[in-house]
Amino acid sequence: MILEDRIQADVSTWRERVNRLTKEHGDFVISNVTVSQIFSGIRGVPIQVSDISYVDPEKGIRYRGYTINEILSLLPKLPDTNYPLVGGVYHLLMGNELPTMEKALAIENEWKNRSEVPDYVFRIIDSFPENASTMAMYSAAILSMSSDSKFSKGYHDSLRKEDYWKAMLDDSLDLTARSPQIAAYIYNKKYRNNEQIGPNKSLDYAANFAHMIGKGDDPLYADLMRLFILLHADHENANVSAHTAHLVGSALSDIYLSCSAGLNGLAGPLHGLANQECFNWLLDLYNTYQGVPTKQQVTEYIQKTLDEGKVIPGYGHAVLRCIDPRFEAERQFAEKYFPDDEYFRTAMVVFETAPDMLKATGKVKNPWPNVDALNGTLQYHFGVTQSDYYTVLFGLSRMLGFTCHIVWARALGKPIERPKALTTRLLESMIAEEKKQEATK
Ligand code: HAX
Repeated sequence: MILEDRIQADVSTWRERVNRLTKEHGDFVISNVTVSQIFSGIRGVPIQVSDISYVDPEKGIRYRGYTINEILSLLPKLPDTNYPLVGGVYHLLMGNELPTMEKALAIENEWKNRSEVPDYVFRIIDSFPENASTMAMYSAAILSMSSDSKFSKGYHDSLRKEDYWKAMLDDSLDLTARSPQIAAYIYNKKYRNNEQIGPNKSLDYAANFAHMIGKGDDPLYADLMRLFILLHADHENANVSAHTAHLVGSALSDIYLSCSAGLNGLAGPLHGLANQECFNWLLDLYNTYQGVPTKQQVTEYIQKTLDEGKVIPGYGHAVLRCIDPRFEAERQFAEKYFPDDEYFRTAMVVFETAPDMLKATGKVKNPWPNVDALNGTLQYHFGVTQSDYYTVLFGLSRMLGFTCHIVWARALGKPIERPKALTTRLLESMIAEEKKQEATK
């Protein structure tokens, strides 16, 4: 299998590099953690090393060292399409190599061969109450496939530790192959009167998803999904969802248990749910002024949101200190294909207004838009108007990143994660002790 061969070719070199770092530089101090870092969500504390992707605060995400613009231009594209094959993205992230068209297609084919979803998964989705959130359904559906895990079976048989990653990779390909149909099933169940559309194996990963949610007639929507999946595939391994998936995987939980846990983190409003909140906020802004608002009206509306103690969704970031290049890529897509879309124009007036207002608060560290500022607007344009589904689209994409980090963690033999928790009293006495020692100097 192409990805197994690719990883196998590199894995001993990576293991040597990691072993050398721990053996020769194990005592090297990377950072001293402050009390305020602990109380502010372990902010900025390096907690692990992963080479799949890295968020450069000033330039945005890099996949295996490549910027979003480089990836968009270098990865193979099918004829008559404008955005790369998802199979190529996975090859780059998992295999650490820019793929040829042949290799990208080999992964697309691998997915087609593994795409059959067991019937019990659909029954689990069907058993949810009508008001269930789409993310709860999606996460449960992924979780339910744990019983199919080849890693779990191998672990309880006689799989050797150095081969764990091979079984994890096998499971990862199954999971990522099945996931689009599961996501589509949820969409059709909730929003298309349960009119299900089966997969079309002549289509690539993104176009097949578009087809399964009833958007097969519009080739531009397939291109949007190629772009969307590419942009959301990974964002470093320390954000809430990726880190959760990694943490659970570190206990040698299988890929389904780990990715379901990651999705639950993604479902939070400060993380993946922001894309739906952002669009709802934008829609409300548009409806309040019954059309594309002026800059003055947007200023009033943002002020009202801030006065209510709420955040401006789609703006700010825990790590980025620049305009998110993923926002830029989405902006370019909309400007090219539907510059006059009224929701897009509304989003652009917000873009002209929000950063200065956020800077003026004096506390927002990054006043610039993140990817969520436009996600919903693009989907809405193509008739995917159900904002409570947008986080599922994010999850479908992010599963690529989750699985890459987990496979490589097993390939490099990363141990179970177990940081340390202190008590308030312990912390107070550590500080008091330090002060006492300083006074006696
Ligand atoms: N609007 C208003 N206030 C904001 C803000 C925004 N967009 N972004 C940050 N702030 C506020 C924070 O609430 C915080 O205020 P308090 O000190 O009163 O609590 C202050 O500015 C400092 O925050 P920060 O250090 O700049 O930002 P954080 O790292 O704490 O938080 C967030 C990063 C992304 C959670 C934050 O910017 C936010 O809530 N943004 C809006 C929601 C959003 O767009 N989330 C999606 C982020 C991308 C992502 O992960 N997608 O999955």
